[in-house]
Amino acid sequence: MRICVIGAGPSGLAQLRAFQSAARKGDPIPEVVCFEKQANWGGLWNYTWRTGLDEHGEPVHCSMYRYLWTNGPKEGLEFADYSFEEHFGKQIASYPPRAVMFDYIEGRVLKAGVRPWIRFSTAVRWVAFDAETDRFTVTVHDLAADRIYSETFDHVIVASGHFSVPNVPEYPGFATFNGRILHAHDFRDAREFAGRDMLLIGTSYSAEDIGSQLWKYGAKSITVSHRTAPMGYDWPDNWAEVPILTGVEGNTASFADGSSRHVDAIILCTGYRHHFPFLPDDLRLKTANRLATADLYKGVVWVKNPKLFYLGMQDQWFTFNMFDAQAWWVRDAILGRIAIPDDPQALLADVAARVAGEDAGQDAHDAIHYQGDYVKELIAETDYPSFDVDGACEAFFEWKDHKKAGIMAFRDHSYRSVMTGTMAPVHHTPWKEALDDSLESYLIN
Ligand code: FAD
Ligand code: NA7
Repeated sequence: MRICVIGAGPSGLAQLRAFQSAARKGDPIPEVVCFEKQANWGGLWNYTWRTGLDEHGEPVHCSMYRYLWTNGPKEGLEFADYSFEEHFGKQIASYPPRAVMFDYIEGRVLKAGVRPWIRFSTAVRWVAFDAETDRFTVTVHDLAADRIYSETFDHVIVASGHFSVPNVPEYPGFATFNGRILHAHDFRDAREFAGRDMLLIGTSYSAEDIGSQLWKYGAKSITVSHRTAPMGYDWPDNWAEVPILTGVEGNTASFADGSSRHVDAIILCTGYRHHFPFLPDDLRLKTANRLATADLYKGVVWVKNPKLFYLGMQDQWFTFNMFDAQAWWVRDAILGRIAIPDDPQALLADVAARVAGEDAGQDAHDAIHYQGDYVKELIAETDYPSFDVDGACEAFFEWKDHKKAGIMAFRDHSYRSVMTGTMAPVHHTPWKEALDDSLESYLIN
C-alpha cells in the first residue's frame, strides 16, 4: 500500500508523525510519500520575504510576516506527544514568535526522522482516481529538476492548507488609488508603513493582528472598516473603526456612514479561499471557512470517495493538536483499525449533524467547546496521548478575556500547560515594547 500526503505544513507533518509513531511501536505501515512544493517544511510557519510568485514561478504559500507572534496561547495548540518543555528544555512564555514556533514544529519531526519521506520543491499538479484499479494517479512537478512525473497511490491525504490563496474584493476607485493596495497574504513588514495613515478592511484575526503590528511599529493612524460589525476592543487613540468602505478617490476613502478620511495604503484583511487547483470536481472540497466543513465525514473523510482524506480544513481555534487528532484517526482508518461506514447516507448524516451542532452554538465560547469536543471525539478512537482538552479550552477562554481587558497587552499573560501541568513564565518584556522577535531574545527567561 502507498500513501500520498500533499503538503508538509503542521497538518501534513502530523500525518507523517502519526505513521512513524505506529512504526516505532512495531506495527507494519504503508509506504508514505509527502510532496511539498516549498524547499522546506513548516507550511505557513516557513517564512519567506517573497510575495507573488516564488523562484520557480509558483504562487508563494507564506501568509505570515515579520514580528508575528502567535495570536492565541501556545497552551491551546501544544502537541500531546512533544511538549514545549521537552523541546526547549524548560517552560517558555505563552505567545511565541513565529521563529520559536517553527523551531518547535521542526523539533518533533526531526526527532521522528521523517524528513526522508518528503519530496521537497515538488508541487502536486493533478490527482485522478481510477475506479477500475481503485487507485489514485498523482502527477507532480519536481521544480528543482523541472521534471513532471506521475505515481500511483492507494490513498491521498490533502494537507495543503487554506490560509494561503487570498480572497480579494475590489471597491470603486481602487484602480486609481494613489497608494499601495495589498492583501494580508502579501504583508511582510509593518515598518514599511511607519508614519502612514492605514486603512484595513475586515475584522477578523488578520485585521486585528496586522493593525496591531502597524500600531506597534509606528503607523500614524489605523482605520479598520467592517462589513458586519466592528471588533469593539478598547483600541489606542490613533485607531478607529468605521463602517464598510464605499470607495476611494485619490487618497480619500469614503465609508457607508458618509464619513471619509485620508489614507496612504490599504490592506485587505478579507480572508482566504479553500483552493485546490490540483483536484478534479469529484474530489475537490468546496466549503466555507467554518468549524463543520462541507462533505467531510468526521471532518476528514471525503464523503464522495472515502479513500481521499483532508486534514486541517476547518476554521481553527485548535490547531496543532487538532491536526494530530485528525492525522492519527486517518492513519487508523487507513490501517483498518477504524471502520468507515459503507453507506454514503451515513457519511452525509455525520456531516449534517456536525453542521447542526455548530449552528446551534451561540458565541465564541460555544465554538471553542464545539471544536474541543471534536478533538476529544477523534483522540478517543486512537492511541494519540489523551490530554485535558477542557483545560486547553480554559486557556482559550482566559485568552478571550485578556483580549477584552487589553488588546495590546493580552500577550503579556501566561497560562498552564495541559501537557506538563507547568505554568508558563511571564515574558520578560511587554509585547508592545518587544521589537526583537528572534528566538534567542524570546528564550531569555
Ligand atoms: P499550511 O501551514 O498552510 O501548510 C500547507 C503546506 O502545503 C505548505 O507547506 C504548502 O507549501 C504545501 N502545499 C500547498 N499546495 C501544494 C501543492 N500543490 N503541492 C505540494 N505542496 C503544497 N495557528 C496557530 O495555531 N497559531 C497562530 O498564531 C496562527 N497564526 C496564523 C497567522 C496567519 C497570518 C495565518 C495565515 C495562519 C495562522 N495560523 C495560526 C493558522 C495556520 O493555519 C496553522 O497554524 C497551520 O499552519 C496550518 O497547517 P496546515 O499544514 O494545515 O497548512
Ligand atoms: P477570516 O477569519 O476568514 O476573516 C475574514 C474577514 O474578512 C472577516 O472579517 C470578513 O468579514 C471580512 N471580509 C471578507 N470578505 C469581505 C469583503 N468582500 N468586504 C469586506 N470584508 C470582507 O480571515 P483572517 O485572514 O482574518 O484569518 C485567517 C487566519 O489567519 C486565522 O486563522 C488567523 O489565525 C490568521 P465578515 O465578518 O464576514 O463580514
